[in-house]
Amino acid sequence: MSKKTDAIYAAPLQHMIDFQFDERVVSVFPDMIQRSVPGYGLIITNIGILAGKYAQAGSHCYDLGCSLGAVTLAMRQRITRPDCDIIAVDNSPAMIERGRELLALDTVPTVPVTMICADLQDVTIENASVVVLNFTLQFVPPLERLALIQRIHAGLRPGGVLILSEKVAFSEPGRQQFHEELHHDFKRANGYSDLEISQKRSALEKVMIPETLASHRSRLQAAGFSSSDLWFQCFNFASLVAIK
Ligand code: GEK
Repeated sequence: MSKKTDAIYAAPLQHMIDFQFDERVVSVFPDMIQRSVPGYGLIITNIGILAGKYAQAGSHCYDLGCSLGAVTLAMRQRITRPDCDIIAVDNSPAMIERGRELLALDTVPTVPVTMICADLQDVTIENASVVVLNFTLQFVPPLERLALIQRIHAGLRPGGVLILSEKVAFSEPGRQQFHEELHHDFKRANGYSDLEISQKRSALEKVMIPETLASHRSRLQAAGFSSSDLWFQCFNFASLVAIK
């Protein structure tokens, strides 16, 4: 399938409005995320591999903030334990509508998938063995994050995992600048102009709030996870796997 190129922030904008996962974003989303998140494809593939290892028979696997379902499709290919299903949740109606179309084209229908349009805060997490927040927690208001992670921990079976990918911040200004500049170089190398980079950054400023890896890890610990391991990092993009 050919991907439509993201040019949403290519022309100068008079009024900057906060970033939204609307139809315009959905139509270019696969191109946007691949050109913006270093290692996105590798992360998706390896979340499938982690799900293959940690999915337990007769349990639910959750993809929270699923967008078009890339994680769901990768997990679906790798889960071999019997009687598992995947619950994929996103609160953008446009994402879920397109995600359902893509899911219908998937030819590996072994693991049943339910795609739900809902706020992830309203979804019950229960009997879970794998929960994925792939670049989603960063959009949840910071004060609500601990309660969400605690609820995920409570809904996981012993031995279950939370896979948490985030854009991360650095407490030392020099480090912050180093990683941010490399990320912008990555975007430039993928064809984004300086104007696109800066306009997208302004649009995301109030809606996407990155935290340091140390904050994420201490929150995971506070919520009861017995371990958290950094399994991926490229510049200011990282993924942790936390085990209950
Ligand atoms: C991927 N995981 O391709 N409830 C439900 N969904 C939400 C909420 C919420 N409260 N807040 C944001 N979202 C995907 C990529 S994108 C990351 C995830 C990015 C949804 C939002 O609608 C969007 O689809 C997704 O979280 C974040 O692996 O674009 O940087």
